[in-house]
Amino acid sequence: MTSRYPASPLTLTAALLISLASFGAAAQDAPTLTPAEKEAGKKIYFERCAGCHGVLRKGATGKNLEPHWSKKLDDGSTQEGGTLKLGTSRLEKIISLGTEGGMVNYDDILTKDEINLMARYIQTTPDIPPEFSLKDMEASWKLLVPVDQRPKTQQNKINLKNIFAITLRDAGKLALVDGDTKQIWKILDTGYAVHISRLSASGRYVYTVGRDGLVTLIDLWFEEPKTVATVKLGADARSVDTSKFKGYEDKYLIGGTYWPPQYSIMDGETLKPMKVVSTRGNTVDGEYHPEPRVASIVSSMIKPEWVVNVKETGQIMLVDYSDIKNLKTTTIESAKFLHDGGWDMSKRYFLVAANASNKIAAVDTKTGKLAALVDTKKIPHPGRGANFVHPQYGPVWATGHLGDAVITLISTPSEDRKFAKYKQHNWKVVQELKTGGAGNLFVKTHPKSTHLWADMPMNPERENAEAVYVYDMKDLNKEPVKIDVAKDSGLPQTKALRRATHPEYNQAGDEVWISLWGGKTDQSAIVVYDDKTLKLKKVITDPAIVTPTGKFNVYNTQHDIY
Ligand code: DHE
Repeated sequence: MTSRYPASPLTLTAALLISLASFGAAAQDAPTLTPAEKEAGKKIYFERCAGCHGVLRKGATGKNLEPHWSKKLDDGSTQEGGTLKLGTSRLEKIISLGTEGGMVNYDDILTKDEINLMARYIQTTPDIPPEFSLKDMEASWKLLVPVDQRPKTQQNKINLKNIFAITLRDAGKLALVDGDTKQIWKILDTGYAVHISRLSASGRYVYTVGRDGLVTLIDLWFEEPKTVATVKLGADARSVDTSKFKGYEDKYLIGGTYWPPQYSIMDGETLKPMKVVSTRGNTVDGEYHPEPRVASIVSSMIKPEWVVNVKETGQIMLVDYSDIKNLKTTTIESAKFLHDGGWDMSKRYFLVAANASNKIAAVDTKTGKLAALVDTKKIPHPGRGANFVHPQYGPVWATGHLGDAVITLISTPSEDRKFAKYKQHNWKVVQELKTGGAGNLFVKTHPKSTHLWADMPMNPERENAEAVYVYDMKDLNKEPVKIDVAKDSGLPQTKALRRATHPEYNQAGDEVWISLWGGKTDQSAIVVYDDKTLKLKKVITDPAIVTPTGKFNVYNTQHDIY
């Protein structure tokens, strides 16, 4: 079991490296579970394991956890494995202690009984959860404030461009914090463990999506921000984006689901469901996959198109939303296990991590073709990445890695004449910056900054997980500055690591906000630094700030600035 990489270091790396098949033991019969145990197992599996191993347990970023599997190897032989072969006590050990490859220990997240239950549960055949149709979406849709009952102009005096939408993961809420005053403006209920927030093209609406598939539409123009509509996309989701092309601003919303594997198109102002499209199909190797989950989605500024990245198949879909009834889709083959990604500096190329393939795929959204597949170190995890002009190599896009102690810099093309001399480097890894260890999740910079920030929340060492590294982009040979965010927060040390994660700039590009993601019952914080001096500026703490993770500055998210 690998699970998502939350609450405690549920690092994915491990499951990638450990071969479950290698632990011998003769296959046994599946243990029997009472109906109550089965329900409890199902819930824990969804919350802790499905993100990496898949609902059908076929594996993706995490290992295959089916009771029995067999696979043909390149030499023609067949390899067999499965959880039945491992047996209860071996599985209990793996879940409790984690693995050398990086799967974290669950013994401080789950009780002994829960670990025993999960060891038995994953030896049973997985249930196939129900599908979720357009009708189901319609039944879940709540239009709380119709468009004609919303303000015609902004009713508050807040500088909306500098609002931060902050995920309070374990609280199932979103905090809207005023970037100018650093005061909490409003905390709103959302779906379970909101994954990301995205902005409408106008900057008026915030859209969030919970892991439970609930999309929440928040209108920032009321005197106090208000949820104006909600809809369910399915049972398990990670991504949404809006229509940003000229003439389509705020018109449509797209949401991608992990289960069922599909994407859905909705009205951007009301969330009225319009269309559901399945992503089931064949992998880039030509094999049928029943659960190709939708990972990142991004909206193009140069065409009425969304880039939809399908994890298990490695297919990247360009979905043309100019005619929703007669939907045209271009399917681009890249590499399997697509995850997160972001635009290059010109916003023509989208770079996405095929994380378990150790590659970055770059799509040219102008030509609708794959521009490059770049080999990288283990498990690239860019978030949205970071763009800057390298002193020796010109425009580069940066990604960190979960599985290695480097930040990879990839040269990206530019139509700007002054960068023509760097063409020879395009789509090559031009530099790997050393970090203090593996376990990076997010890197970030800003066009007005000379700094590149990198976190390391999944590193097993406290001194790394609680810190961030800052690189001087004018002199990348210099040692990075290590900042102890947990210490700066002034909060007492707790048993759970306080993970410093997700650097995010303010609108002006002169402050960096870091989440200090503590245990569910510990006090967490948002720690704000001056980007120029790297000095601590403010610690935002409040009992309501529970397990903060992603932070999305309205202006930067609206304009894809990173
Ligand atoms: Fe994420 C982005 C999936 C675990 C915080 N995460 C994404 C995206 C995907 C994804 C597909 C890209 C969305 C987009 O751009 O449209 N994340 C997954 C998982 O499948 C995984 C591994 C396991 C799971 O069960 O969810 C997982 N993610 C986590 C966490 O544990 C994190 C650290 C804390 C949390 O909130 O659960 C986490 N993921 C984030 C954040 C982003 C994200 C903050 C957005 C980054 C950005 O700057 O855009």
